[in-house]
Amino acid sequence: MLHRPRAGSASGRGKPCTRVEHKNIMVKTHLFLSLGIVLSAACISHAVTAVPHVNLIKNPGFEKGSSEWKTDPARWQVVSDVSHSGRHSLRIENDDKASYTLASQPIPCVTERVYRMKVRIRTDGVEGADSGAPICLEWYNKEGQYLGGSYPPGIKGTNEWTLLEANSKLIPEDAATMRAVVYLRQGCTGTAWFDDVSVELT
Ligand SMILES: [Ca+2]
Repeated sequence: MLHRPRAGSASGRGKPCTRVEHKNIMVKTHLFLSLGIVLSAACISHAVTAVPHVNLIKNPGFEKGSSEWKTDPARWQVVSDVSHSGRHSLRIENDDKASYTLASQPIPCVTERVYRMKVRIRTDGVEGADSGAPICLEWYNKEGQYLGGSYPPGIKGTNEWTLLEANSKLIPEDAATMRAVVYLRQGCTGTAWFDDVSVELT
């Protein structure tokens, strides 16, 4: 569409700009500017829903209790005696290798993008065949079927607050929903605290 004015001016090359042509140029300029405003608004709208470096986790520091998080209250508790920031953290205590529970939160899914995960983890006596206490991201299709996830290694043993951070894989184009998860790897026992969970688009 933007080529038309160029073709028109080529056909009138050498002629003085008539009043009608001037009016046409003004109308086309107005349309071009309007189109630019619409496109700019669309870009801003997209940016609002997919802005990098904004933490997508709600209640990331557990200062509102377990709000926004899905947990098993038999194993998971928001505590106020240990925290990395604020006054609270989320603790799992597990003395049964056969017990495997998660704390999870849904997050907006943007396909063909990479997410950055961060969490502070403190551990006490975490042991087992797998890598201890980590964070992960998992994605599902629109039917709710599991498609895959990114599972960075966790932390074992007894440690003061440690920053664990990792990038996800590229989110596949057929992913429809995602969730962030903090947990003890299957078969691991011990106590772990989680605080300041963050998931951002890169
Ligand atoms: Ca906190």
